[in-house]
Amino acid sequence: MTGCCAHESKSLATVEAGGNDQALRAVTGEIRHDWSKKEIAEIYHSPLLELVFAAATVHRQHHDPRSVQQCTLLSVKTGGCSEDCSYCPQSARYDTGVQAEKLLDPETVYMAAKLAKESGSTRFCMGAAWREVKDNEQFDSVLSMVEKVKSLDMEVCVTLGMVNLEQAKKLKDAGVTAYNHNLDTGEEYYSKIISTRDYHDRLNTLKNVREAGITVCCGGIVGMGESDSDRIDLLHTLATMEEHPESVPVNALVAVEGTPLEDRPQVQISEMLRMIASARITMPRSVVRLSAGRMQMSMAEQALCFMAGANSIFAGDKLLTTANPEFNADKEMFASLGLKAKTLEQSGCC
Ligand code: SAM
Ligand code: DTB
Ligand code: SF4
Repeated sequence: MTGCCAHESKSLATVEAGGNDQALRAVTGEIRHDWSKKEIAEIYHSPLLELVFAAATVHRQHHDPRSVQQCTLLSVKTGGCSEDCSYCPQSARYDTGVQAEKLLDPETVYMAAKLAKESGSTRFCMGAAWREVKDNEQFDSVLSMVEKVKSLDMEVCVTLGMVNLEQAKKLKDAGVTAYNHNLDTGEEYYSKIISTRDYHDRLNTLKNVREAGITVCCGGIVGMGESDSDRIDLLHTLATMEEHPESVPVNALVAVEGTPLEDRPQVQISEMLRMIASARITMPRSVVRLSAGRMQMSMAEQALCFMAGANSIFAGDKLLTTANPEFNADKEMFASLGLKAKTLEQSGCC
């Protein structure tokens, strides 16, 4: 068999595997925590537009489909991170042009959050390029950032690396709504992406966050060379948690020059749609956030992501260190698609 025919037969096999919408007929939109990997795999591999339709139906059972939450991200401590996450421009191990900076001061952060609120964001997410939180004055400073942002009556999210239970409780007391801590991919593939910590470390922080009464924001990245089966593993871990993460970010890899993943090809929109729609179906109440990677997506592609159940975005022209669509471009997109920014009253979190 020539290389060409081998490719053809592989595509046919994929079409056959995806030619069955049986699994979607069993989708009811009820909240379940007992999904099997097989069930999730069948949903994930369903014919794409049927999958999007099923996810859109579940979305309408639990959410206002016109309402999309805008969140603003701010890197409060950029670069110089000791970890070796292969996708991350902030690791000190890679030459990406991202300089290590000092922790921002709480007043600067407060002003940024105020601006974010004025432009329609209801959640302010502060990120630090840390492996873990240490009990020092930098953590005290983060706690005072949280208090200040909370005084604006916004949802406050932080992503600071690993935390123990005591630290999580302090964050909760300061006013943190959500803690972002991504599992990034399935357990088996994790060690191919990161060697400086393991999956269990990640799960342990998520447990501490839950125990402290903070809501969980946990998702992953598509496009790091992982297989469909690794994506299904990630979905399975999330969807079988005792409580589903209240928010599930789905990032398309931003392949940053200097990182080990710099040459990864751009993610196909069909891959993002399968991930978003499967997350929507298996975790019906969660907010599914279309996160990194929107710079490479057309408005029509993003519209399909909203149709598949995404109901949150990061707003503003910067994520942590990489570019994101301009605020006005998103405003036009919302107007064209008939979407509206979710209000604080609708989010019901603060
Ligand atoms: N240091 C903390 C941690 O690792 O949890 C918080 C910051 S870290 C940058 C937050 C998340 O951003 C990562 O877990 C990863 O999912 C996402 N991320 C980082 N670089 C990315 C990239 N190049 N493309 C897509 N997502 C990325
Ligand atoms: C998440 O899942 N994606 C955001 C947020 N949570 C912290 C971060 C995306 C970072 C993209 C690369 C960068 O801008 O440095
Ligand atoms: Fe550090 Fe987080 Fe980047 Fe990993 S993802 S290198 S822990 S900032």
